[in-house]
Amino acid sequence: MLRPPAHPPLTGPDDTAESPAALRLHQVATGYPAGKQLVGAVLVGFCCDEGVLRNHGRPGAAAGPGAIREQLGRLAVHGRSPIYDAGDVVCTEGDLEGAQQELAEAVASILATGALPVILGGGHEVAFGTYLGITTHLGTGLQERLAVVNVDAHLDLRDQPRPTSGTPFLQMSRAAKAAGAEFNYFCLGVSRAANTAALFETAAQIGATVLEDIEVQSEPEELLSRIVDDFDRIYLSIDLDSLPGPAMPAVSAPAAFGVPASAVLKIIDRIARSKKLVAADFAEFNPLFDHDNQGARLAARLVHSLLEAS
Ligand SMILES: [Mn+2]
Repeated sequence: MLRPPAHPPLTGPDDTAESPAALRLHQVATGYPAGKQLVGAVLVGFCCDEGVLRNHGRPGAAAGPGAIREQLGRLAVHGRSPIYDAGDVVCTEGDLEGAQQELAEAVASILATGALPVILGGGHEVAFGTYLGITTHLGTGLQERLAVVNVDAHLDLRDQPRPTSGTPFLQMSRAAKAAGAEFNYFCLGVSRAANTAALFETAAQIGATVLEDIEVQSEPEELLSRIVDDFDRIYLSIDLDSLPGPAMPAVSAPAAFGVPASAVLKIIDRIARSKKLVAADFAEFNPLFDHDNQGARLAARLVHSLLEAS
C-alpha cells in the first residue's frame, strides 16, 4: 500500500527570522511531483518489519521512517539540491513480497525522473525492493557495472524458505544470475562473531568482497577507491546495526562491537561524492528500542550527510 507524504512532509523549528540562510531541511522538502524530470533526492519510507519478524528478530522497524523523518526535518541545510518526499510503502497483512514489489516500482519511477531515491526502512528486506527497482530501471543496461555496497554487521546471505531481513543479498545474487548479469557485492562492517562459517562460504562462492568491522575502521579507503573507480553505478545500503550498539541501540540486533559512526559517515561521503550513487537505503531503525531519540538522531545525521554530499 502506498501512503502519500504528510503536508508538509517534514517538520522542525523555523529560524528564518534570524537570516534567510538559516534553513532547515523541513523548509526545503516538498511533495514528490511524479512524472517530471527532477534533480535532487526523493525520500521514500518503507514501513515494514515483516522480514525482521520472519527472521525471528525484534519487530518495530515499520515505525522507522516516521521516527527518522522527525529528526531529519530539524537538520540544517547547507546544499542547494532539492528534496522531495514520495510518502511510504506500507507492508500490510504480512505481504512482504508485495511491499518489495511496490517499493521497486516507486524506485524505478523515481530513477526515471533523474532524481536519487533515498529509502528509509524498515527492516533490511527493504534492500531487495530497492535492488529490484534499480535493475528494473537499468533494464538491458544492467551490464553497466553496478556495485552493491552494504554496510552491515551481517552478510544477509541467509538461505531461508521465505524472504526475510536476512536474505536480501542472496536474493539479489540469484536474481542477477537468472538475468545473466553480474552481482558485485561488497559487504563492509561484518562481524565475524555474528555470521556463521556457512555464510562466509556463501559470500566467497558468490565472489563477494567482505571487510570485517575491525577492518573498516582503518582500511576502507583503498577498497572505496577501487569501487568508485571500477564501477559505473553504486547502490549503497546502510544497515544501522553496523553501528556500535551503545550509539545505535534502536535496531533488532545491536552490535557488540560495530563500526564507528565516523567510519560509516566517511563511506557515505566517499560514495555520494563520486556521483555514481544510483540509490541508497537506511535499514533496521526500530524506534521501540531507542534512548531519548539518540538513535533516530544518528540515523537522521547519516541520511543528512548523504543528501548533502550527493
Ligand atoms: Mn542487514
